[in-house]
Amino acid sequence: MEKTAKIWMDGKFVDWNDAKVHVLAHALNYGTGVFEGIRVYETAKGLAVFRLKEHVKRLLDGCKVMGFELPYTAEEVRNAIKETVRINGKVDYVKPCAFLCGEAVGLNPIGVPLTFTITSVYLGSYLGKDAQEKGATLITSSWFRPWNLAAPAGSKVNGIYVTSCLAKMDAKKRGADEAVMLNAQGNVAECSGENIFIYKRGKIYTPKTSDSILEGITRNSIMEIATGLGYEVVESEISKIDMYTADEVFMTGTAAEVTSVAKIDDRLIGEGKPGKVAKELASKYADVVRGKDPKYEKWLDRV
Ligand code: PPE
Repeated sequence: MEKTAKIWMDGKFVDWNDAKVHVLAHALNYGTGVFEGIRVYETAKGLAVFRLKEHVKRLLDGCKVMGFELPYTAEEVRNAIKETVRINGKVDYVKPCAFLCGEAVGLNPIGVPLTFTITSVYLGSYLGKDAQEKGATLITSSWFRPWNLAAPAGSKVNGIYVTSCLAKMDAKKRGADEAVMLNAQGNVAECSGENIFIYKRGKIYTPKTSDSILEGITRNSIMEIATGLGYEVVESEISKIDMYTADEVFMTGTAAEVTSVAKIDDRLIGEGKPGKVAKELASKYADVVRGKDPKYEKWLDRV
């Protein structure tokens, strides 16, 4: 990751090193924040933010779930994001975050001051070039995905990400790139920072939103793109066995884009290299985000 000059903080741009909060900030101690991850791509008509409206909507929905009163409209947030990209120049990833910055001891979040920041960075490849080109190696995490009744699994709430961090740590310590988490029912939910898809017997499957997943915006894009290419996409429960025995497995996420999975828990998936369907979808997605397909121009917001 490469730092940038300015961070948008409560309506003003501050220098990277000056974007600070107190050690007793409620969010630092209790995870009370909501964030987003948004990609910015270079297109023939200049820099474009991918699916900005949907990301801002999910952020505001997350604030609603957390009881945060963000003093900005969706349009103001979208404009602030574009302004942050404009001012910093070469960035490819934006991370807005609304969190309780007030100094407080005690869980009650009511009345604790909120801050809203927009950070942009140059991220490059999220899972690494090797995983992207040869297919990623996964482990099944011993940590379960927090389920809908235990946590707001459908929102990008900071505190929930402790589970993702633990799962990712296990993966890295075991020499894998990523971890897949099961849900309370023991079915496949998603990876630490990506949704998951399998291709089996000619159809594409992905877990349902009620399976305690984050309703990924890339997941939604890939479902629409795949349907447009003539694939049947089914949202359904997926067992670990379905996953092991699939012809192909791939992950989707803003940061990871479309990444094939070559191996899970030491078992080769298909031929153990990126499969035909995932490759087709990854290449189509790469075109769509860069404005090379007029059909999906609707998803691009020029900076
Ligand atoms: N599940 C989780 C748990 C998740 O964090 C992400 C995004 C997704 C699925 C995919 O959602 P979407 O980006 O809307 O397609 N993970 C972000 C990376 C997390 C991080 O900060 O690191 C991302 O891809 O931006």
